[in-house]
Amino acid sequence: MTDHSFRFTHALCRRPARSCTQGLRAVDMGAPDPDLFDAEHAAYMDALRHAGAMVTVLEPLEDYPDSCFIEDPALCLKGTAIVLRPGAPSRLGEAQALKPVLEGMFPEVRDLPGTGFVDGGDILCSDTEVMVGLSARTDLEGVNALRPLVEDLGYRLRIVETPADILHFKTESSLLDAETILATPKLAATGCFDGYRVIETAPLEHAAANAIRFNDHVFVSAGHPRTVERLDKAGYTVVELPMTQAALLDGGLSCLSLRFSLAGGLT
Ligand code: CIR
Repeated sequence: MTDHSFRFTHALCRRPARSCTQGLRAVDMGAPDPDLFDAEHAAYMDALRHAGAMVTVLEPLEDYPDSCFIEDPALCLKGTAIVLRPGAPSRLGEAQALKPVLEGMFPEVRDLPGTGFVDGGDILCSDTEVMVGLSARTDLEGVNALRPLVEDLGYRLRIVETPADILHFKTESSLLDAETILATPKLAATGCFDGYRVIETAPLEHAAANAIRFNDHVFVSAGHPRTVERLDKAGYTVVELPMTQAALLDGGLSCLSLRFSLAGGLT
């Protein structure tokens, strides 16, 4: 089994803005508390450091209430950063704001060509394939523009469907290792993970599906004991993290960082 899909040296995070209270959400369950969000975000970054990440922390962008969800405006693969085009109008500018940071870190930075849209939250990478879920944020034009860029890096791209009421493909799925996916029963039932081993989240615990495998740890949002039990039993080292404030904005663990390896450290 190879492991470059989950062995990383670095993570890039952006602290939540005070304007996070204006962040997008499908259902309004109340605005996040910026101080609590910042504290949960700090604990998240500490956990990544503990797992071996050199974490680069970017200052908040007040003009972009959702900009702490830094996974969405870029894709980082094999020493290349691809600047995406987020599909929510209020988030479009996040990509260009992030680009100079990526240029300072990566030997190669490319732009998604054309006018289509792709959110990083719709992209799940294994060692060999890049699955991209069509969603309300990611369209076919965007995915077709992404295809040659990831093929140049040696991956095949596979288009999958994100069920209509799920924000992003990775809202309900995560890579656990090169051959294993954690997913909700609903997403797994679409057949998109055929060929992989699938561990399903326990009933009423679908929010556990947005997890992160980072080196030897699997991070899961706290409050999903039966899913954690399944992961324990399967042999993973699970760490639970509070994600109460990100959850109010339909976000989870994976959305809050870009995770990647840079062979020679930062460029
Ligand atoms: C949004 O709707 O764009 C944000 N409130 C949440 C983004 C979560 N990102 C992700 O799932 N990758």
